[in-house]
Amino acid sequence: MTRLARLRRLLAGEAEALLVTHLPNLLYLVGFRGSSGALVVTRRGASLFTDGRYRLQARQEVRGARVSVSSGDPLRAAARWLRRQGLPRVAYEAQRFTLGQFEQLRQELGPGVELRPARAGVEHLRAIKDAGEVSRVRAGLELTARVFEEVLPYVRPGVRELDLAAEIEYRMKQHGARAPAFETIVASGPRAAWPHGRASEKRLAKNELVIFDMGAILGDYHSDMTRTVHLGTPSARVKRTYRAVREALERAQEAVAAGVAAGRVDAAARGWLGRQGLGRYFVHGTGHGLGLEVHEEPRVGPRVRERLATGNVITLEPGVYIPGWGGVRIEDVVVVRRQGAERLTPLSRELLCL
Ligand SMILES: [Mn+2]
Repeated sequence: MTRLARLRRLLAGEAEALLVTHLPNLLYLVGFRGSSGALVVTRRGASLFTDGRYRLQARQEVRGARVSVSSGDPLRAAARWLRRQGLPRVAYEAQRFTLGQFEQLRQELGPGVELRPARAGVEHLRAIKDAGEVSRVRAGLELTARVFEEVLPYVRPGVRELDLAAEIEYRMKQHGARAPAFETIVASGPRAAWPHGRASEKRLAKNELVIFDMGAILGDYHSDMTRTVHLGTPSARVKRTYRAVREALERAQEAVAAGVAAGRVDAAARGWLGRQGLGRYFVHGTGHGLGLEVHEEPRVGPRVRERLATGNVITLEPGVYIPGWGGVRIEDVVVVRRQGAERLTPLSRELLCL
């Protein structure tokens, strides 16, 4: 069944049309990579509205939808088309809409059309990856791991975090990535206690932990990987902390299987760190889905009841962040199989001391 057909089945009974405006969803459904577009999916067909800049690109990329090019805002063009169809109920992507867009849509559609927030959207479909999507994520992780290993010789006292991030992102593109999946994180010493410490002018120093969180966009799919290295001979506390985080990741991975509530995977990592006395330093969720976006469904966090399903691709990334001391995070990506997790990140989890 095509993605559009599965979306229609999901929508049945909810509305006669769905207005899709979130760009990664346009890419997923009909292959469009432009930055301006609106897709209307009805029971019988699909129409992509875009502007003149994307006339040629849309003709080449779009599959499964009629393309309509207008001079103005694609959302307005889509709304006018919808109004002419006279459909009673139109669902829209409420999580992605601004209030301004909503007002515009309501005005264009007029009082006769009921606007409904879509209950289960395209994100729901995207959470389950097919074999082709899994292999793209895997290829991105292979590229990311290769870049990490290439850059390791530059990781030494005196080098700036920014220079390491630049080297990483340059090499990603050299190896065929379209772009980094997000701003590369290089956080050293006390800055490693910032879970999202973006690379700064700080220079690396001896006896520091350094967190690298990096990923690339390859074949439209995002990768996401974190490794923590140590400069010099690690203290007992560094070794103990690192081991606790690595074991938390192992426990999370062991908890993964189709049908397991995502919150149980989080609890496996969180419970372990809690028993090591590190619970209060683990300040974020254990993981997230990734694919056409770097953060997508499913979420793997405390008390999440949604169950994992075969084909989910998720990160597992426990970490501890100790103010004034530093931090450790290790992040791998796994695909959920019926029996358990299959790891896609091709890199050792042992502590690297440089
Ligand atoms: Mn991540």
